[in-house]
Amino acid sequence: SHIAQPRGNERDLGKPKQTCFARRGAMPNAAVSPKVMTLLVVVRDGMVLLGEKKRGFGVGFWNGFGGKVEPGETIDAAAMRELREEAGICAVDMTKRGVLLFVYDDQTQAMETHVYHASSFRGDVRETDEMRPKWWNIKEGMPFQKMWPDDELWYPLFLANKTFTGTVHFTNTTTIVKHEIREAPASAMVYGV
Ligand code: 8OG
Repeated sequence: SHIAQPRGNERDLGKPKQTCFARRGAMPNAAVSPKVMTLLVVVRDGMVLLGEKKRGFGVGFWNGFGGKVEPGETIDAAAMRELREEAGICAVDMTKRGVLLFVYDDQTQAMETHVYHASSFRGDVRETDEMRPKWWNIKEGMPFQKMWPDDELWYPLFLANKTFTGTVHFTNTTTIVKHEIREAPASAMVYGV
């Protein structure tokens, strides 16, 4: 034939464009995969280490330390990194205790938050740009009024050394509309629950 055959990428030129990008904006939020997040709470000698979030999502709440898992990073490694970046310490005996899915009606993505426990660490706790750290005595009561409202639902399991999974739906970012949190076997503490 006198018609030259296209080579390499030229082969694709005449094909219809794939539709996945064009359609993405029309997908409902529920179809967007959740952001994978970590949350590490250090508990030692009857005290819980929390930080007051100084900026960004959840500003003003007292919380454990954590953030978004980076591409190519394991969830465990992200939990350690975030603790180091936000509190200046390294967890020694970290274990995963919970996986919680947070769903919002006003945020693009849900958050799959992996909750870790540590009772020993290296280094000295220090304040950072992100967090103002403080030890709280469990017996005196956790400061739930100044924490994310779902925290009082799962801290009882967490502090009783149970493992758990659950889902919390929020409206206006911080108001719970429904929730389901339950004790779950340690084997459920995996990605994608
Ligand atoms: O990277 P950034 O600071 O935005 O990460 C948010 C942190 O807050 C991350 O550690 C996950 C955590 N977090 C939520 N929602 C909730 C919540 O409802 N309760 C608690 N305790 N932590 C939360 O994003």
